[in-house]
Amino acid sequence: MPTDLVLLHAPSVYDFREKPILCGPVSDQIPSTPVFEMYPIGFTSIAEYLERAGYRVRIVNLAVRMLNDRQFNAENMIARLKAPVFGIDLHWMLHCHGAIEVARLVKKHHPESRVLFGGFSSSYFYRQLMEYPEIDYVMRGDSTEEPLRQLMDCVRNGREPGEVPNLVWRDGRGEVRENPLSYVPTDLGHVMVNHYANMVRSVIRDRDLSSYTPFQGWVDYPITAVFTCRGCTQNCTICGGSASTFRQVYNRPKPVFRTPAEVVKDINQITRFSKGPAFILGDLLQGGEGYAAETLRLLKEAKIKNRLIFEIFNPVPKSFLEQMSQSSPDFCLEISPESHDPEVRKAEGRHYYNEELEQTISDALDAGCGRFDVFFMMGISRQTPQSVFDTVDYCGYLMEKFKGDKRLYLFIAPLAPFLDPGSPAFEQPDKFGYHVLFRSLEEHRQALVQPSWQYSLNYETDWMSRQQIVTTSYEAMMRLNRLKGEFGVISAATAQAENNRLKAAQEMAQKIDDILARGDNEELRLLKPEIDRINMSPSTHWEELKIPVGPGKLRFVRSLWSWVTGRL
Ligand code: B12
Ligand code: SF4
Repeated sequence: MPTDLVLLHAPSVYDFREKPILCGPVSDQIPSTPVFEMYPIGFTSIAEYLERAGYRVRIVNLAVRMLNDRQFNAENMIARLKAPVFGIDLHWMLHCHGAIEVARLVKKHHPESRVLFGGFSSSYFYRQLMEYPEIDYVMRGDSTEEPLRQLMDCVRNGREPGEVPNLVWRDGRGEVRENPLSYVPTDLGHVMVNHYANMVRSVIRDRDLSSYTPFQGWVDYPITAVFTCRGCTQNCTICGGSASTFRQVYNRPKPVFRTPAEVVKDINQITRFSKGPAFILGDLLQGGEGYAAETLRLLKEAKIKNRLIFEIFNPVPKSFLEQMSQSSPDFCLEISPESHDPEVRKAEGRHYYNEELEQTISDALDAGCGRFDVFFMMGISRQTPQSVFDTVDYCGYLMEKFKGDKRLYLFIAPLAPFLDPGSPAFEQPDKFGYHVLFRSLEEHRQALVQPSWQYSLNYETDWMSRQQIVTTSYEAMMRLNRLKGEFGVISAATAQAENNRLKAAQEMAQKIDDILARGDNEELRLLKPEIDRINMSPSTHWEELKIPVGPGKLRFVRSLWSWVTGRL
């Protein structure tokens, strides 16, 4: 059966294997490397929905394949693939270089095929995207499964897509047409129904695990994401997924939630093919206390063995943490206070005090929480370098207060490389003290190929220049590692190794600045192997974030059997 739609995920910078670029600690808190090889989970949902409607969809994670194998020729792979439509995600802005280069290659080898873009950043920059001749369609919105099915029907039947909601397209005269962004579902029962099961089937059917792999190293650490909603109740200043961005860019007035039963069904499916942790995205309390309680009740009934990671946006009552513990003994929890300073936190859109935060940490650990991750950020509104160092001191205070409890993990990272387009701070920078340095899509593309991350940052603030953000970030991360070593949260050897890595990166940033001042491109090119070593050396942050998973992490035989019997 021929493929109807190929979904391609590009690396952040297409020719990252050739260009010397010091990426900085931009992906230390996520499973991806600085290539940002993870594709949007929406790919799996689109694939399943279209397959249910009779279309054949193939996912090819070009980024992960380029990363895993230096000899892998992405252009040859693109040339070999055949389909009437090629979809490319420009969801995260930092794929804007890679995604457009991949679009060029698709058009070069398949001039008859249509190139389709989608994802959050595509929805924001859709007009600028349509200025690239290799892009035929942009599908806007946070829910594209059904509009995409309608588009595929048009392509299959040779009809113009004038009625397809959310679609931006070129008509027969080459004029760009913007269909209304009117498909914004208020019920998610029809999507993500069996998306993980469908993925397992597709991997087996296409005999191509390497192209479906979500990120490098996933087979060894098969963490999965479970969605609770589309949209968000919060309005964090720097977030391109905040309530106001959803209203303005994706036309969603308020979040829509999956039912608790759907969420738990998803987790149950995951347990059939993976023993890895499942990350339940979005604070359950967003859906109200009843929603959270019902989800936890169903989880308790389901007796899930995989470790579950919950997110909370604000401090929560002890009773809620006890409920979590009953549903998932040894549960993991995440919170992002961003700063130790409640004024900085408030400017970021989070309104609570340290006493409340500490009470929640204490209650969670008492309730049996297996690990509690606390995330702080650098480069935000009202934050000076000194304020960042005070946050690190506060981490020391927390480690002391909780007596170096090894279940408490503290992290700090810069807001990088981009302030999210569409976020309140990007749209009203003066109000929040930001200076947005790049506004257009093309400026962002050029920013990504700068030799050092200082020049990729698309913002600075009234309180920190780009250079200060870079130097403060390295310094603060090193201080935090030293503290963790002192409190025994990580071993002294690990702390030292990580600081050697950060020190090397800091020195490299300086070296690149000097070379740029001299304008010697050849010298820069010669540094490429060393820069790559720094970029790709595993960050202790991510190693620390990993939750131990026993042997037999992926259950291929069981998955295959479930597929044959149709029970996955
Ligand atoms: C969950 C999440 C994650 C998960 C991602 C899991 C995954 N594989 O998708 C994790 C934690 C790993 C993550 C990481 C990052 N994230 Co994030 N994330 C979110 C979050 C909270 C929810 C996203 C969501 O609900 N998706 C719902 C799923 C079902 O749909 P979807 O994947 O978006 O796909 C649908 C549409 O977007 C669209 N679509 C997507 N791609 C395509 C492609 C085509 C061709 C088409 C037609 C349609 C289409 O159709 C899909 C189906 O309807 C949002 C904030 C928010 N409130 O939305 C931020 C958000 C998307 N993330 C963001 C950022 C910046 C990042 C990071 C870059 C942060 C960093 N520096 O580390 C990384 C990038 C990771 C990578 N690629 O390697 C920004 C993006 C802003 C921007 N415009 O660039 C957001 C908006 C907010 C934020 N700051 O966190 N993230
Ligand atoms: S950062 Fe804030 S606004 Fe954005 S998704 Fe998280 S809670 Fe929602």
